[in-house]
Amino acid sequence: MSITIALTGNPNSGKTTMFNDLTGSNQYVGNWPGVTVEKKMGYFKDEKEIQIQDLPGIYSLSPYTSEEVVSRNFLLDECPDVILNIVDASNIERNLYLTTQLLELGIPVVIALNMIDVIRKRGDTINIQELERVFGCPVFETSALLKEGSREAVAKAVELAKMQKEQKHLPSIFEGTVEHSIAHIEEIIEKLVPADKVRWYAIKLFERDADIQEKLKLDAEQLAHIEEHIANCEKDLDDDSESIIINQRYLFITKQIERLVIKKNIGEVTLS
Ligand code: BGO
Repeated sequence: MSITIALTGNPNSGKTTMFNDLTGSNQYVGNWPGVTVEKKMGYFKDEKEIQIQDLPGIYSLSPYTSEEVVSRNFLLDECPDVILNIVDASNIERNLYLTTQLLELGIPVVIALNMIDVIRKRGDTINIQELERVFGCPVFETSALLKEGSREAVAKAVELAKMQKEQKHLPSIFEGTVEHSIAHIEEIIEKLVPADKVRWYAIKLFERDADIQEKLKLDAEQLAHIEEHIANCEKDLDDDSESIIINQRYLFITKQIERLVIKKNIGEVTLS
């Protein structure tokens, strides 16, 4: 059985280092169609049946850069079996922002908490079990630089792909009013998109993502209904819908990080 793993993460999270370690010389480099973004695919050194698709480094699944569009189109339309999300543990807050979006795609996710050597050197610790519980997906500590942990993360990704298991549960990120509007949008589009991707599409429509509105070929009546639900929520929260989603994602992550990351130097007084 051939399996495709999509390697995703922020720029500088260590994706290239890990991709090179996992695939060695079994790499094929080209360009994504229509854009000058490099396309890299390779086969896992230890098991040639496993394809690893390296996606461009991105911060979000928004439609604003070629890298984001390439990545999200691949994840939506090419149906990889599993996502290996490289998270820079030394910059965990910003990196988990993308993770919250990947989890909504209905594809199993494994987190490779990379640069763990940097965290250890600082004397900090991250509560992995709790991170797994909150995000509902397996987390592996990795150091792509030291070639540690990546194979265990791939093995878990392959196991999830073979089981064709869905995401266990999604983290509770958005507050009631937002969830209410998203649920209404889900109802409107449920017959238009694959069942496991309804939530991702509904959130994008809530953000008024024009590419997604066009892709789903929504008629005027559907668009008007969706707009009504968005406008109600915006009125309640006195903010625009895209900012509401961004802010609530960051608020959720910040709250988790405060609990899950124990900094060695916190509270120490610097004498200078
Ligand atoms: C330079 N641990 C540590 N400590 N560093 C890592 C790890 C890890 O687990 N993984 C990657 N790096 P990319 P993207 C560099 O290039 O793979 C380092 O964008 C330097 N270069 O070695 O390129 C990796 O593909 C000069 O560092 O990331 C690289 O996701 C001085 O993180 C950087 C110091 O990795 C980005 C570092 C000339």
